[in-house]
Parts: sequence; structure tokens; C-alpha cells
Amino acid sequence: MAGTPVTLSEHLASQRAAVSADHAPGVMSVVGRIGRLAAVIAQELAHAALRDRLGYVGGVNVSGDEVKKLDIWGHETVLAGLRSTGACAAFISEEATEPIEIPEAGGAHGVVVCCDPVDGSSNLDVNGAVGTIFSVRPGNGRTPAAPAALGPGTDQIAAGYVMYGPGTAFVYTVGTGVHGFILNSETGEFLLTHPDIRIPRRGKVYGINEGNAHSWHPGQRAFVEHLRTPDKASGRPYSLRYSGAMVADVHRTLLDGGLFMYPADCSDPAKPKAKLRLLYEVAPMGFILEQAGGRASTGTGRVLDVRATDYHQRAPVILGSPDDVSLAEEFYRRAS
Ligand code: AFP
Repeated sequence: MAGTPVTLSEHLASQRAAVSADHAPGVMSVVGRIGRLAAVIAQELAHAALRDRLGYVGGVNVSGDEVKKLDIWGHETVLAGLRSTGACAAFISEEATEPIEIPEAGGAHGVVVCCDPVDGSSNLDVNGAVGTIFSVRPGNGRTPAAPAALGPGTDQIAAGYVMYGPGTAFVYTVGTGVHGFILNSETGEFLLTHPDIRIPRRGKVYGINEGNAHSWHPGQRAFVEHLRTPDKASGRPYSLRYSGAMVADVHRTLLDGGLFMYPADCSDPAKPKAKLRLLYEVAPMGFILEQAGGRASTGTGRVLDVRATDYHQRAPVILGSPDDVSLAEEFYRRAS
């Protein structure tokens, strides 16, 4: 990095004018706090095996996933951190069936935070990459505030993720491009390393759980078959990379281009079943991808136009380089 590095708090301050005056204080406060919490979570994850923090607590969460000790710890840590900002009027978390209302922050400027505190937690026991995903939506100035989060993804005023890999990366948008930071673990500060990330128009890699191929929409199957079929002129075959943690797969896609896909299970074509959660996985990643010049689709429509009607609603997603996503949609159209 040449010159004096820009810290996350300095960068956030420079983005303040991009957010409506009503919500700027709330957004600055919660995004800045998530940055500080990310440094704490990174430390905890790095030492989890030494502190007997790995493994399950027993039971499943609202999404039906087995709950790990670090899922609960991550949820409680993020909740406590957001509560103390005084700006988060409601917290919608993968680890809580109902939204958590914080009435003391429910004034006109309060925001709602949707979050998956430790996404990809099945990777924890094998020391694989995991992440934190968050989305900030305007509150409604009332209690309960959480219903304000029910609406299309275009309502989001900020979104971001943290990737706990060899370095801890923090990536966020407030609607003026996408900016990436790496944690300096000696000072606990995130420093700007990837200003204004732009995704390549086309990539060479796709990420998808191919074990589910039997249940995909015929358009999805034909598209992946196309990506695997050699054609030197158009740069095929694409390579397959898949980590099992959305954050790691999206981060690679954002920087290198290509696709991350989690299509619906169409075993019963009348009742397609998606896996990933709209409010705290699909919509925030959709916002980030669009802000980087990419696209995020359900296969048949724009992800950010999908209206949330339930806090833990699921949605299919195909996100990445704009030309690659458009081609995927073309395959869906042809097969419909
Ligand atoms: P976990 O947090 O339960 O590990 O789920 C991770 C996740 O929600 C997302 O981060 C991954 O992309 C996706 O699920 C992986 O799902 P599969 O294991 O079905 O491929």
C-alpha cells in the first residue's frame, strides 16, 4: 500500500454524504461497529480450537441447520455490539427465530440490521473459511421496527461481509461502489486495500454445489453443462471452485469474475425450494454485486426486486460477472 493507509472509520466518514441525512448516523454507527466486532470475531475464530469453542450445541436453528457453539457466540456478540450503538432498532439474525427488537433505539433514525453472524459454519471444524454477512435497512420509527425490513432488496441502505480467511477482509457498500479492507491484526484496524472494486464483465470460474445437479431446473443443468463444454474461442471450460461458505465464494467471484450459484431444488417443479436466506445472504450479496458492476439474478428476475415477506425467507441466486449472469438467464428462458 503506497502512502498513508485509509482506515475503515475514515472511509466510512467519507461516504456519509451518500446516505440520506435521516439514516447516515445509524448506518455509520452500525457499519463501523460491525467492523470492530469483526476484529473480535476473527480473534475468536483463530483460537477456537484451543478454547474448546468448536462443535455443536445440539439443536437446529430456524433454517434447519445444526447450531454450532460459534454460531451462538457470534450471534450474541453481534447483538450486544449493535445494541450498544443505540442506532439498531431491530436485529434479524439467522440464529434467532423472531426478530430482536431494541426499542430504546427505535427513534426516527433507527435502522434494522439483518445478519448471519457466522455464515458457512460447517467449515469451522475443518479450519475452512467462514464469514459474517450484514444488511442495513431503514427503520420505521416505531416499535416493532423489524417489519420495516420486509420489502424488496432495493430498500437496503448498506450491506457488507467479513471474510475470515488467511487475512480478514471487510467489504461494504452504501450504494456508492464497493470497497474492500484487510484487518491489521496488530492494531485491530481495517485498512483500505481494494477501493471501488469492479467485477470483470466475464469470468472463468463457477461455484455451485454440483451434488445437487439432479434437482436443478433444466435451464440450470444445461447452463452448467455449457460451462463445462470445451470451446477455446469462448474460454470454456470454466473451472469449478466451491468452498461451502458463501462469503468465500462470493469474494472470489467479486475479485476474479465468474459465477456463484445456489439454485432452487426443483425436484417438485410446482414447489421450487431455495436454500439461502434472502434478508441476510442473498439480498446483501446482490446489492454488493450490483454496486461492483455485476448482476444478481434468481434465474428469472433481479434479486433486488424480490420482496421479503418473511424474515427467514429463502431465495435462489445466480450472481457474478454481468455477461455470465445474463447467459445463465438465457438458459433458463430457453428451458422454460
Ligand atoms: P452453514 O452456515 O450452515 O454452513 O451454511 C452455509 C451456507 O448458508 C452458505 O454460506 C453456503 O454457500 C451454502 O450454505 C452451502 O450449502 P451446501 O452445503 O448445501 O453446499
